[in-house]
Amino acid sequence: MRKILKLALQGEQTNRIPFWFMRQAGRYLPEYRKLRKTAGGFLDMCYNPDFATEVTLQPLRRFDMDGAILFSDILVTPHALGQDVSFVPNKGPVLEPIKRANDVIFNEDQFHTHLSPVYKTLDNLSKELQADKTLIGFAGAPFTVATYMIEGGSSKDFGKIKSWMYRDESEFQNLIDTLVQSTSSYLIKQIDHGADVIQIFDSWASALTPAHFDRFVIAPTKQIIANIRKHHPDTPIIGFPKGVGSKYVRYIEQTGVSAVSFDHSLGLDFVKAELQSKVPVQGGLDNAALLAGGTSMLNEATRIVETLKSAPFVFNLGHGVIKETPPEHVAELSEYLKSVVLK
Ligand code: 1CP
Repeated sequence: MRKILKLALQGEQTNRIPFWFMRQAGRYLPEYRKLRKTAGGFLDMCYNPDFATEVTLQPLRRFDMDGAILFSDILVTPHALGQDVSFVPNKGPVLEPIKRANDVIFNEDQFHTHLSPVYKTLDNLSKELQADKTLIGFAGAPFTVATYMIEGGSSKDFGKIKSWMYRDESEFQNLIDTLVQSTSSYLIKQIDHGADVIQIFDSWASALTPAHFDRFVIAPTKQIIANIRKHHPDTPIIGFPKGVGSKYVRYIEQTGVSAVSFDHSLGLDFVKAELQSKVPVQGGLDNAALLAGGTSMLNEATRIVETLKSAPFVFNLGHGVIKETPPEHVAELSEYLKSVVLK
């Protein structure tokens, strides 16, 4: 059985458009909300292999996507480095903010022991998934994870992290270096345990100036990719520097990423000419179009498919499924995508 999602990311033209959706597991699904009630906290669910396996598979049972993304969160890495992390209902992540780089230390054994339930979840999934489905592992990129570590949670202006960066760039670099090492090691282990593909989420990369983008997004991502490739040269790695506009081009050229996920702020002509001419692309339906559903959603999806279908392409959203999205809209979009024949 061919894993068409993985093949498209490796540059093969497939006879159907592979698709999956960021945040395809989660609160818009009644079966997730039901299980979540019995699981304790959100992190308890991430560290319970039975729950995490079940929640990863839920959206595939309904919509039969080509990929299953590991159910976890980008903030398990700072947690495994010893930082206090919790998820507060209706508020989001809360972390005990770090003040200097060596407030966290990468002890490889402790780190992997902490994350061993995640590896067990991947073991389960690689046994349970059908042979034609692609298992997607992931981590947050160093800059995006560092925003939560320093701000203590979600942020609007990134004042604390960016003022630290301006005040003491070399100390900030030390933190990024710790995150490069730990994230590389984490992603290598995910592939050891069955991940077919890796996605690196850099959700807040757009907050940086071009010079800081080069130093704190491109350089660390390039190092992580080189570290992974020493162990797993053939595993596709998708980068997602959300919202960075024309800087996507430099990101592709300099990091060595296998593919990029693009957000809905980019024009499709730009994506085709400047990104898809270099690597396979994944994206980019506005998640609000999925929330709206109906003809406008299908028209928008058709426009994306028609523009990008002639070179390797994976259909996805520009950002995660919004929690109020009716599952019927996801079903309708999935049926449309399965009906498009390429050759
Ligand atoms: O049930 C709940 O209350 C938790 C909601 C939830 C879920 C379902 C959170 C809290 N995280 C997740 C899972 C998750 N997170 C996945 C796996 C499943 C899937 O995609 O189907 C992934 C890949 C993530 C990645 C993630 N977490 C990112 C990067 C992608 C993005 O959305 O930009 C980020 C920034 C986070 C942090 C996070 N996790 C959860 C919250 C509320 C937040 C903060 C988001 C913010 O600051 O706006």
